[in-house]
Amino acid sequence: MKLDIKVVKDNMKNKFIPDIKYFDSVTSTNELALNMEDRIVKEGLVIVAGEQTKGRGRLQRNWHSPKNEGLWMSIILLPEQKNKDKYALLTLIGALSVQKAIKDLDINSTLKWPNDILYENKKLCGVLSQFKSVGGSIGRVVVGIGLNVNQDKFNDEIKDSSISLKMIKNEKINKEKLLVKILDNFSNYYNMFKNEKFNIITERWKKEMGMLHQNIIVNSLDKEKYKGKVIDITENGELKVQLDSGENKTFIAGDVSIDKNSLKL
Ligand code: BT5
Repeated sequence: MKLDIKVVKDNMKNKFIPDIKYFDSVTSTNELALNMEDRIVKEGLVIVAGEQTKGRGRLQRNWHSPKNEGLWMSIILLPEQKNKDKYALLTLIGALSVQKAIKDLDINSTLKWPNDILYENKKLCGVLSQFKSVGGSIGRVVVGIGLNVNQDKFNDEIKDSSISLKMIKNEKINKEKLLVKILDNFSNYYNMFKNEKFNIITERWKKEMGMLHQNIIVNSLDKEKYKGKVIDITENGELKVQLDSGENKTFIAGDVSIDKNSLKL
């Protein structure tokens, strides 16, 4: 069923979100949010779509966003430049906000650094943060969230690695209530960010992350593979790994992916 945006707006309690713009169909909510004219952009503005015809993951990967079956949305932020080195935390905040909302449905999921929510090792949600520069510095941050809600099945390409809330709960999920909770949670976490309580965010992530103290393989963009044990999430949202060689190395989100086969969550 189509998202009833009026119900969502009527139930929003937090003051952080000035407006939610709903579209039946868009290429990508992130693309729309990034291209929106400065004069209509406000911090906390949310774009939600019924479907995305060109939903994007990281590195230009495809994000399947079938009509009315998920929550496909972007939150626009205008964070202070002085916290630029902390912007990776905004992706972590997106995942924490969704995870907390689905906990209320009695679903215990795990976070996979930097941008996934997994349930029994299958992907339930992905977060993609993108930036728009103005005059050489980052002016706008767009946090895109894709959450599988009411799908009964996935196409062959991703069916073994994906799951929806409905498949977990065996019942249809109310998207309006869920969206309100996610945005309330986001507003709370973003407040912590603004108040520079970065360690609360990273500590919470570490608690919910399935990878802490696990042996993993990190694939970097230069095709290099690193093997080691996850030991920390730094204050900047990087993954800190103790490599098998004994040396410690930190990774930033954009550069690496975690080899799925190395994870036993
Ligand atoms: C992500 O990328 O997980 C980020 C996904 C962000 C999507 C949101 S939706 C609203 C906003 N607007 C956008 O255009 N994007 C954001 P990544 O870690 O690169 O994972 C992408 C991979 O996940 C793909 O290559 C597929 O293997 C898999 N995948 C694609 N669609 C999926 C789905 N619906 N559920 C689970 N896995 C999926």
